[in-house]
Amino acid sequence: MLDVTPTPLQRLLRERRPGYTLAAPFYLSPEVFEADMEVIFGRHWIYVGVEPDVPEAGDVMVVDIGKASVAIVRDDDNEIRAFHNVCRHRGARLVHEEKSTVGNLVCRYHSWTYDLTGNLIHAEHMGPDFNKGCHGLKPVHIRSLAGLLFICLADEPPADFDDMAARLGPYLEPHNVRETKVAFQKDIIEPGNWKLTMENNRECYHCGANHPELTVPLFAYGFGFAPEEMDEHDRANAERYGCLLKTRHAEWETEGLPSKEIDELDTMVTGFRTERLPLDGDGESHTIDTKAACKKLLGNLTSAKAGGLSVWTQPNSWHHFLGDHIVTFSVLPLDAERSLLRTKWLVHKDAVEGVDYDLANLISVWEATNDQDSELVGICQQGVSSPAYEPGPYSPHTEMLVEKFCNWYVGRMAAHLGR
Ligand code: 3BY
Ligand code: FES
Ligand code: FE
Repeated sequence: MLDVTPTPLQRLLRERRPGYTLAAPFYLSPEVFEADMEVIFGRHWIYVGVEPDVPEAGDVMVVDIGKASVAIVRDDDNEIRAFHNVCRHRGARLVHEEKSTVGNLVCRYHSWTYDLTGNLIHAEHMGPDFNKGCHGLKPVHIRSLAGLLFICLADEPPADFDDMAARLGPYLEPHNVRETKVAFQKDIIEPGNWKLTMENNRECYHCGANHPELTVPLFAYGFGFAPEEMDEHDRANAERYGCLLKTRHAEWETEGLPSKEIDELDTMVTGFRTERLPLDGDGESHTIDTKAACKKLLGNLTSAKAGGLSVWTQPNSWHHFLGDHIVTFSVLPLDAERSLLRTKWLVHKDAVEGVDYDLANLISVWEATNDQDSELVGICQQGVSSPAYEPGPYSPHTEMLVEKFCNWYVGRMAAHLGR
């Protein structure tokens, strides 16, 4: 007879209570972590970086996703390709630095040499019957969404990437990611499960109490208050915000800046969301003084007052596109209780540090915010590790996107594993 006893993970998925945080094993168990890596990070589109990470032919960037290591290469025809970072001879790791520039990809072990399209072009002493053509590097699916790079480790990636790209592309294009450079990258290891990092990012309930730098440029009333708990002052501000949002959206759209919300966070396999939001008062950017950090504006923007275009993708990214710079974040799980948060600050490729922008000013808001968020993720990891932890309720006014993240996660796990 067919064994239909659910596995422990299937049972957990089945028992998940909507509107509540996940059960403890989702944040703690090495078995769930393995399943996350196989199903979520192994079969979905994962945001890994930007085209300007490999600006010239021969530039290589290595990204590790769990046990997989992927080399992202710009070839001589300027095409960006991705390969498993594994030599086809005896399996040695090929590229060791996160960023490098090469003529060909040469394995240091026995010097097998691959060109930038992944073909094996040199392998000594292999005898007359050896077929180089059968030993090229294994390709990995890679796609660019207006300059943002996504890879998928599965043989058959989710087909709705094109739908996402078609709808998000027009929002991103005015900021022209391809014409930027990475001014700074910072990796931090957050002491928590990757889902806690993502959940923390999907709400601003915690912002007022924890992000003094971030709440300066962000207009707080955009993040939702329960109507019954608002006083006169809050209500006036919320109304002002609602009007401002409508007016600015209309203005931006006539200026050629798509702005209206699209939310497919839990309705597509490649879930995403975007909206262009006004910044506080006269704000131009995510900086301490809310003024543009870089004198050279992005793309063909003529004003720094383009608000902040926020983009979120499932399972592992969020981005803020300002008039003068872009901040882009990817989360790469390390183990059940640690996650790499990689942040890149992008400015116009011709901007000169010290002339057009001051690096410390450019990164100050998000560097501080990331550290604060990392600590919050850490205290959650500690809390969910306690025997006293039980799933707690999300606020229907401020944690809707956290709920959508969990819905998407549970739905995708169940789709692959059954429940
Ligand atoms: O990136 C964001 O927009 C969210 C909301 C504010 C804090 N957080 C990291
Ligand atoms: Fe790469 Fe031998 S393992 S050349
Ligand atoms: Fe935060």
